[in-house]
Amino acid sequence: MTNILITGSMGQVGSELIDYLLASYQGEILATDVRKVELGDKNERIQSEILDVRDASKLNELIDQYHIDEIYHLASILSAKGESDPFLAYNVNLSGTVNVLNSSVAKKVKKVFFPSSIAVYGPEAKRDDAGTRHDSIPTTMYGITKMSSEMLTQYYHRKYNLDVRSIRYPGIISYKVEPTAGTTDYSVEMIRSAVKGLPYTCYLREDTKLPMIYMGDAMKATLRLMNAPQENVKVRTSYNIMAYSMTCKELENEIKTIYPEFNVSYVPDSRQEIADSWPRSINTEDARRDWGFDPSFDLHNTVLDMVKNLKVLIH
Ligand code: AKB
Repeated sequence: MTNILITGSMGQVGSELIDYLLASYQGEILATDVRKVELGDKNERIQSEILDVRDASKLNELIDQYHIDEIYHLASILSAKGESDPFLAYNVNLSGTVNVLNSSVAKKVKKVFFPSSIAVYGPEAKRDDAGTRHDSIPTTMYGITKMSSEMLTQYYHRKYNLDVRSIRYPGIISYKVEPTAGTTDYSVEMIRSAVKGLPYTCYLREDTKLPMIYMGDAMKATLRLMNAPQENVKVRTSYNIMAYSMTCKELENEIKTIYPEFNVSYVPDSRQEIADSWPRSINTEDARRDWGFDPSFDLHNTVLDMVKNLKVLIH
């Protein structure tokens, strides 16, 4: 049996990952977050605790108390919030990650998952099909902390043989929990507005193109990487994944095949500069070769599934 601790359980990814982990592991799950974790009518195998990842001693206590074998370290300040409070992003993202890595070594945690991001690329990276290895320098605090954390994960693997595995998430589209504080949030906001029958003002230019994935595919990829045999995990910085790349206008047009009257206006704000510093698409060959990354949802199917589920949730 494997007991799992999740940090940042209340976020867009954490709140969905819990269900995927429950379905694929027999052990107990400890859902932690800096806010009180709402478990609703969730399974009896889940417990919750408040945890600020900057607090190393509380993290150590919880690992001991709940006999933790694996950690999914999702707690993070995202790109847009990171630019409005860079010092907070630096502290939570970097100190938090170092704490998780140190505690994992000290407490002999067997495996750690760390989510990185397309934010590790900087403006001089290849715009299309950007490779796993790159020599660009991120320009956002979020990107700087993710890039440094990737280097730390590789360091802890080499120095302490810690089995830490990582994926660079692109923008993730999902319907259960609204993302906040990121740059790719517009994708979810736009679909939600259409389902609510409201117009949408997009904070990015209509030709802004970014790599994306639907939540189910991101979760499948995460579990596939975590369950891959050690020897298959060749990349110890972070694996690129994406399912498709789209402009804001392409998303609008896809939504309009269902809601022809939907109205979107484009009023770029400071998040445009963040989006412009990221690649339009990234190369996923390493993930496909090493552990069989194989997403199923394209843009068309993502929008169809989002609308189907949001109709139930919103109406
Ligand atoms: C963000 O927009 O900050 C995140 C990400 C791409 O890492 N969704």
